[in-house]
Amino acid sequence: MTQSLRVDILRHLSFTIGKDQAHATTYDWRMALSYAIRDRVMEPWFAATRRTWAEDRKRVYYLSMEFLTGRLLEDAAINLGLHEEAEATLAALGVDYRAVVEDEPDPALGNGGLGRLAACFMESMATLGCPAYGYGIRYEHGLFRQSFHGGQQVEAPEDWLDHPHPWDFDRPEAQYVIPFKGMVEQRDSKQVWVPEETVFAQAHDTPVIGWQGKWANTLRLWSARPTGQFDLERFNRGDYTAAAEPETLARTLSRVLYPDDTTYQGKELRLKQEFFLTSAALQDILRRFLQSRSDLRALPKYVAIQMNDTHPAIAGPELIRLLVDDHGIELRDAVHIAQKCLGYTNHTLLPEALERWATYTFGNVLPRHMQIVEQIDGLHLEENLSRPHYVGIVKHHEVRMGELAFIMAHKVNGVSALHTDLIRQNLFPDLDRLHPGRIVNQTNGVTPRRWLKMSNPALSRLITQTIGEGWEADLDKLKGLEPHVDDASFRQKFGSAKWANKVRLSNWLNTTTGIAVDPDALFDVQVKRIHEYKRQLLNILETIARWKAIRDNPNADWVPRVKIFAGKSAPGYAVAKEIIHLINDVATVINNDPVTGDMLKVVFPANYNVSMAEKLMPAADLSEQISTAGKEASGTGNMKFMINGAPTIGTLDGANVEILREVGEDNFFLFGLTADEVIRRREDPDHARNAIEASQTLLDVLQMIAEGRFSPDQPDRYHQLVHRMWHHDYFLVASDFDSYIKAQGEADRAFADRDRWLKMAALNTARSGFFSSDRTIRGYMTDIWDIEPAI
Ligand code: 26Q
Repeated sequence: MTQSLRVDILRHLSFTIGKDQAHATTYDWRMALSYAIRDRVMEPWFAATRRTWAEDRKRVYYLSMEFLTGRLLEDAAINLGLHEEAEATLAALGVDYRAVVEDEPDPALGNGGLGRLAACFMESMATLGCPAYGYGIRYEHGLFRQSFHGGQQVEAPEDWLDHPHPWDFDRPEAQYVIPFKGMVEQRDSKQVWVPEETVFAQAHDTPVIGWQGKWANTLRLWSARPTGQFDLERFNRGDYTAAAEPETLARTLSRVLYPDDTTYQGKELRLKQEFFLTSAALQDILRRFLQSRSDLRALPKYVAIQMNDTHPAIAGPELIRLLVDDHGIELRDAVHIAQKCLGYTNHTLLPEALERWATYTFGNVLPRHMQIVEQIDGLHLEENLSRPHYVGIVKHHEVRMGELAFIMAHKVNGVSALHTDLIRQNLFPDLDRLHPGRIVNQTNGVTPRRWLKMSNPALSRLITQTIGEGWEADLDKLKGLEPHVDDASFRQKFGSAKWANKVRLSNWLNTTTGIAVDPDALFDVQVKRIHEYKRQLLNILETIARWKAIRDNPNADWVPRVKIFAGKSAPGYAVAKEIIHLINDVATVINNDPVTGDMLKVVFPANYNVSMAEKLMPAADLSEQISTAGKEASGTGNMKFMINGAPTIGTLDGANVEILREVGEDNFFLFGLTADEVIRRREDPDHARNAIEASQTLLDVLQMIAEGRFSPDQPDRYHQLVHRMWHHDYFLVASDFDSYIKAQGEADRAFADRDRWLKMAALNTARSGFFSSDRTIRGYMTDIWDIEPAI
């Protein structure tokens, strides 16, 4: 067996890469290994496709503007059970497997949670044998690369496609025309869209292999290519820019991922990207369906289309357009067919994140769809005569994508129990009344293959030693660890695994940030996009309070802490960027203070991504999930920490509520206002001032910032930030501050008692089975897609 992998690696090195062993670089070895592993994905990939056709199965189509897959080589090796063999084979050839695996660029085709969820779902669908295609955009540049200059975020373009990407198969035969703009003409009784611009969408396929290689699905990403030839006539007239127009449009369409994850701005290019993805996907879906059947009325029996947030919500009108304009189906029938196929997942309640397009922009880019949207709206009113006047898709000269997605879907789901309740109560109360039962919950999950087996080999080995094999595909089995938690030798081993991970992380942090941290300290980790609602500010204020407390009393029995922050801000989000600056400024002061020394360190490695998360999660002691209650739809980082044995300090928000339910309150550091209390608290216009004046600690902290203790070169740097704390504080940092400080004190005391802490940590892992994305996907399969697993 080892022999054959070795033979294949060397064969690819010679004949695919064109290198001799003696001169092969890490890159060459990575390519050779990738091809050797990739070869072994083909059999299960073809077999899955053949079976789906042969058994005439229903397929899931997961439409998402983002797929944050992370590196693919190691994941494929793990799922094929070739991981150890690959490592040994390379070792025998004198090559460092880790270096090879880490040479792979991290495809960053997503912003954060929503994109990473799509990637976990793809892996779980492959593991469960759910026939599925992921449809997305093959952005030339993924999410920007972050660095810090003087503590401030600087963005640089990301360039994952600069080198050949071995997991990407070009499919030149799968190409569709995507129309834009122009006008709609009435010919006889038919509406005919005469577009002004067109591009081609061309497919690129990546295989997604499930656990133990029993099934594989396809992630199909579209890139844009010009339809028209370069306009020679215009060129010859000297109009060089105009001559290149078709090419320019095509190139910009799939050029870059929008880096905004919470505020939406009605940019025309974004609307075009959304339609580009959606139209290509739907044309592909109909082509595949029509290969084996002719009656499009049967579509819902064979096709389930899931919209990942409203970004592909144009799927409703586009499917109707294709059915009506291209296949002659009556509008009303087309609407009902589309509704039975479509599902909509909502990921946010933040009003500023809900997509709305000016009817002017929408009608200009998609004139035919504007007509269809009006018809959908009219039909919905006709079928729901009790619909209040303020409810509808088109209001105040805007197309509301949330309402469109809701009305066009047979199921709408939230991503945690609390979030789903809030969708019913606050986001779509009227539509919920008109369509009782349409809103369902599917609490998020994460794949245990990547987030435990692959990223935490030390803990994975201990788990297998303790409860045997099989937990990777049945995470509830981790419950079997519970009885062992009372066994001192098990706890000891659990502690050693965590410690080994912390040592590994310390070394890496030292190399990348130059800051030395003590692996015996409590590693307190907050990693996620930077946003006011996620309250990194609350965390850094607590850090300052802790620093002051240690300095005031350096000989007390402090529990050493390392505060780890990571995450990107949207480039245009000034307040988030200011928070990054503050964290880095505070880090500089604290890390150079000989008084506090190893008692407190603050590190903020730049450019957080999936690969960095894989290093951080297994080494965390404490998971920071401290959003203002009612704002975080679910969170998925919180689940990765829990699985890896890090208790949570957190609010009753998103899936934290369910983490608390699973792990029990003795193993969770709960603090803060509830979602209801948050709403009531805001009714007091003086909430911020009252909370600050009631807390000497917070007063001191704000005073230090205002005086320029962390920005001596520019003492007034944070005046605005402090001013906002006193007078605005929409996310209630001040109101939750004392309660947070108290919870942090409890975490210190718990950590100081090593046995108690290890028990808590181990119970977090033992009780994390619910948060496998396999459980989530089973939920979608039964409640939304009506699909049976093929294995
Ligand atoms: C919209 C319009 C224009 C440009 C960009 C966008 C855009 C892009 C990305 C809007 C939102 C996003 C991403 C949202 C997101 O990641 N939401 C997170 O989804 C996770 C998975 O369900 C949840 O766990 C998180 O709570 C939620 O914040």
